[in-house]
Amino acid sequence: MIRLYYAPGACSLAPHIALEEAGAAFEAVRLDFRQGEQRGEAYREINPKARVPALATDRGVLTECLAILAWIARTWPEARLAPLEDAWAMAQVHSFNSFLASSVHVAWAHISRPGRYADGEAAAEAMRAKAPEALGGFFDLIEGRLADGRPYVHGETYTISDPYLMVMTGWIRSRDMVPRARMERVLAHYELVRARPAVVRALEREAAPA
Ligand SMILES: N[C@@H](CCC(=O)N[C@@H](CS)C(=O)NCC(=O)O)C(=O)O
Repeated sequence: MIRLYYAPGACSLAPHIALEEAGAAFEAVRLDFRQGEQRGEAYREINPKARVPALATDRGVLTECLAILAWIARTWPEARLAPLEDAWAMAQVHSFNSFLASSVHVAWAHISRPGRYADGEAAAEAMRAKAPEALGGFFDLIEGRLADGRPYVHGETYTISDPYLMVMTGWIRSRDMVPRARMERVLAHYELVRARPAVVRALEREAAPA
């Protein structure tokens, strides 16, 4: 059976939701970041990057959110989580997800994991002070994307970009990092996605006592 390695509230929530949306049979394996379980020897054998998510499949272990999301969409095509038959529309999905992974997530990590980028509290403080500016700019772009009244990132249809965005909006929202008036549509998108039964199921599993 497929195993998803996750930590509650981490970016692994996006593939967790996608597996639920797909109706996949999978085992969710929780890692305790407070105990540093992601850096332990046992997990490093699964994912030497010492990060979540990792998806163990019968063909091996897949890492990186956007690759896992795309794999889920291809593996359960009946769930219609991506426009698989339309090369241009599919490229738009990859483009948006790549932006989340390489720009938004990395800017957020300057706040949540400053030690990845520099040593010392002064450097960490400087990064925490600067990152909201970059994140504000990125969320302005996303807000603009939703401006034509489209409910989902790519229009009328829910795709793998939507839970991925919802997870990152949740991070920004939890710290009031961008003024709410500047991200009204993004926040409406968050609520829309948050209410989906698959999302509720994934969130309940992540919140359940270990
Ligand atoms: N590029 C990776 C990023 C993975 C990543 O940074 N995951 C974080 C959680 S959101 C993590 O495992 N952090 C643990 C650590 O830094 O020790 C992806 O998109 O999957």
